Amino acid sequence: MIQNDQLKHIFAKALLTRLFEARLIKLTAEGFLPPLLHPGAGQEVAQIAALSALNDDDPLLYSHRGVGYMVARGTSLSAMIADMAGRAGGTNNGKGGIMHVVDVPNAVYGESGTLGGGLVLSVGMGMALKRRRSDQVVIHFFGDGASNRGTFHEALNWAAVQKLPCIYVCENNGWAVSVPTSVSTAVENIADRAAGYGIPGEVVDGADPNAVMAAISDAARRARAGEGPSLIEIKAIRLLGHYAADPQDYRADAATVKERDPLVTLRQRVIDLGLLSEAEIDAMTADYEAQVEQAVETVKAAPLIDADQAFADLYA
Ligand SMILES: Cc1ncc(C[n+]2csc(CCOP(=O)(O)OP(=O)(O)O)c2C)c(N)n1
Repeated sequence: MIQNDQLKHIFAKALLTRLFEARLIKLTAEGFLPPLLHPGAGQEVAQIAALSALNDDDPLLYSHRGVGYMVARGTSLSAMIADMAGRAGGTNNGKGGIMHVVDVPNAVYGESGTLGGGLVLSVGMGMALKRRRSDQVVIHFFGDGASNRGTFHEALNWAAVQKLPCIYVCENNGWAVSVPTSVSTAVENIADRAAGYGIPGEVVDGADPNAVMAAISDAARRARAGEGPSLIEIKAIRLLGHYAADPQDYRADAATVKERDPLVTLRQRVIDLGLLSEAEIDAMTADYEAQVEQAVETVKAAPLIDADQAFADLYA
């Protein structure tokens, strides 16, 4: 059962994520940032709940959808903006933008250069952890579209055979850019594919932090006990477009989907449970907005990345 302080923590981080991302989208509209952000609005509650079930040093790989993972891990807001803006002070020296935040002190290892490519990287990390007899588990978030890549099959098969300490989390938001899952995927649930690899698969509601935390906790316990990987499918809601400037012409549910916003549901829940009052949430909102604004000012005052950086950190 989820503790009240955990629920409050998940709400607080999700609220900060939503406000931060909304500001990033505005900075995009203002032309300060390129429109390369893939908003995670609607998915942050589940992302943060999932990470709340793990230790902060458990390696995290994510796909491109949103900033909730990094906010959950405490990556600096100004570093993330700097990554997007190509300014000094970012995590990847302007070389990866917001999609490739790599914050090693917070165990954030970003994603690969191609969609689904990270799945084989997380298997490699799992192999390293197993060889070191580490107690850590790798958590890897990706979308339903990525689960149709060959790398998904290779990764899950090998992780299963080797009983690697990996948790595969598919955030199924029903879309891959403008392609609905119904026309790209034959199975009802991505988690049903777990049976094909001989590993546990579970479907959870992305609006229910209890269910998400419970599923990830179970998967982590199995992984740490040497019982191998799990596939958890989060039924998610993509509230916004594929990327920050997506006009969403293809989408009939763009207006109605807002009624299912998990952050609104969670807000009401923390109020009903007496964990936070409306006034306290207003004060938190003002505080977070001030933190975000401070981060924006820091990045605006920072110099653009030096071109010499293009050749730093090259190993081949
Ligand atoms: C190998 C490869 N193919 C295509 C793309 C372009 N691309 C980027 S995101 C995306 C859709 C991803 O959909 P999904 O995995 O469901 O994640 P979501 O965007 O819904 O979070 C595509 C096709 C890519 N980056 N790499």
